[in-house]
Amino acid sequence: MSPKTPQPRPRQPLGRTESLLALLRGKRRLLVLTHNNPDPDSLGSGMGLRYFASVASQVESKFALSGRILRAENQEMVRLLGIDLTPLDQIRPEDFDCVALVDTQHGFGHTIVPPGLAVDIVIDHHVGESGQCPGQEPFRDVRLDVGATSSLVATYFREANFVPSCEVATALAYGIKTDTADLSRNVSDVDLRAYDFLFPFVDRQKLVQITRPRLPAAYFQTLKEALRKVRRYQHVALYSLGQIGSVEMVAEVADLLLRMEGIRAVFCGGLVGCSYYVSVRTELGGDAWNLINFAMKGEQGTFGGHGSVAGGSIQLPSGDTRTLRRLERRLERNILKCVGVEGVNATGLSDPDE
Ligand SMILES: [Mn+2]
Repeated sequence: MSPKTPQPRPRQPLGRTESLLALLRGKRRLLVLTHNNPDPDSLGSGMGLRYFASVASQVESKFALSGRILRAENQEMVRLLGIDLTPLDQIRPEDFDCVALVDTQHGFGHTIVPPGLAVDIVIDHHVGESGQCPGQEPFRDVRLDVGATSSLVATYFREANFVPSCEVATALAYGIKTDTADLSRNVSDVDLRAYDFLFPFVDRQKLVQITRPRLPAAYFQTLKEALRKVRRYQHVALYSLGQIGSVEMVAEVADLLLRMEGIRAVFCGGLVGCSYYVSVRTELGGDAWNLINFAMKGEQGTFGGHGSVAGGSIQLPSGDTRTLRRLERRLERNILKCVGVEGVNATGLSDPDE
């Protein structure tokens, strides 16, 4: 009897991490892009991907910034962890042979991909805007059930047996913390395993420092102004800050107000130049994305969000008071309708309870 010849094993399709490693092999210059005004998850995943590419194949890379780093926490994260960002308008597309998008996708409203650049890598956890076709990028890891893009990047490290630097681990961990509200919301097994993997490498001192940065006096001035303008409609809080200097205040006050007893949804806005920024926070069970979608119906603007958090911006033809007031009225009408408190009388924070 002839000896049994071993049957060739059926080829397993490459796992995600192996596919990413295979794609990076042979690449020399990687450009990492993310959405405008990057948040900690996009900063963490972008920094993480750069480091991953350099460990995997000595790929050199740049991380492009469009918009600004808002919020004192995010600025502290960039400073303390040495996140190296290049303004998008200084990027020359011809310098790169590989392009990655993290925490967003091609065609999303708040994302700029310079013309002439083909995207090779997409790593994200957001739902596409309606009517959008899924991209055909060579590497595409979009997992809607995962709380943070940073968790996906941390998973590549774990599966490739790569050790992240202490700065990279801290950035990824902070990205996961912010997108999952300290592992309490939108959190999946992938996020928990990623966080466990990262934690031994995290600089806990720096992590704490990032979450509690010092704040300029102007911050407290705007906060005072914001609290004066809040109106309550039963379980809904609404405010419009008018013309403001720092856009991040819109989101920060929204986070703060959602903690008020009895408040289940917060809508707020503020004008910077001719752009009106909107933040939505909700515990109503519905998705914040649906609420902002309804509120911004008919406006010229872009928005994004998931779970309990959403944000967007509306371009106005001018920043004058009349245009602003009219927008505020339109938004308020939509908002009160979509949360079912039409016709309810507004109260201020200092008004006595009925
Ligand atoms: Mn994210």
